[in-house]
Amino acid sequence: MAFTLPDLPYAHDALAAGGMSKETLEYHHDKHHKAYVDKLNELIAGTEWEGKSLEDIVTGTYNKTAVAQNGIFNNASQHWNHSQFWEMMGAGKNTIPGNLEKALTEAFGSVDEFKKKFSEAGVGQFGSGWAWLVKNADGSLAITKTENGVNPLCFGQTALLGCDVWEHSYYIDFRNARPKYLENFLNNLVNWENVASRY
Ligand code: MN3
Repeated sequence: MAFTLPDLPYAHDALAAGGMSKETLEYHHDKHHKAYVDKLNELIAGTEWEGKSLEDIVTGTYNKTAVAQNGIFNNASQHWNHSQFWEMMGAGKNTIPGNLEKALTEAFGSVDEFKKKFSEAGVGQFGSGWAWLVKNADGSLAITKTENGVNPLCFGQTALLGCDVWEHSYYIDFRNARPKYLENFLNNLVNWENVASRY
């Protein structure tokens, strides 16, 4: 069974008031994400990975020693990453549920300090990649950054929040201003109910 592009969980213009335009989502979801899905299906056809779950493909093809990851990993991980990313955003879901706010405060000192460190991770990722809030196997929270399509599944972590810092995610709305994109993402775009449900 081939992988398919999931629909956005909202209309293409639903995040515009929060700072992510309809045009960005048309390109990012309809073209970029679709290309990862199509390429993944093409690459796994007739291989041992055909019919495997997306998570199994990501963890099974991740090569800890390779500088450049292989094509199946890159496209599988990016399909997974974007499928999470769309769900992690939403209009009018900007209130952090109490249990998550408490956990963020305990782990990072305050919600503001969490946002500061998360933004620093995203800004500090040289080139393309992702910033993450993850839950480690021992239950502790951490902020990480990963290059290209590498994601928390590769390290046995649970992804609570991820922000795509590839230029295609922000160039239409914020041009080269990645720090502003991250600040806006944290304050206006995150669906905190979704993040809390992963915690
Ligand atoms: Mn992207």
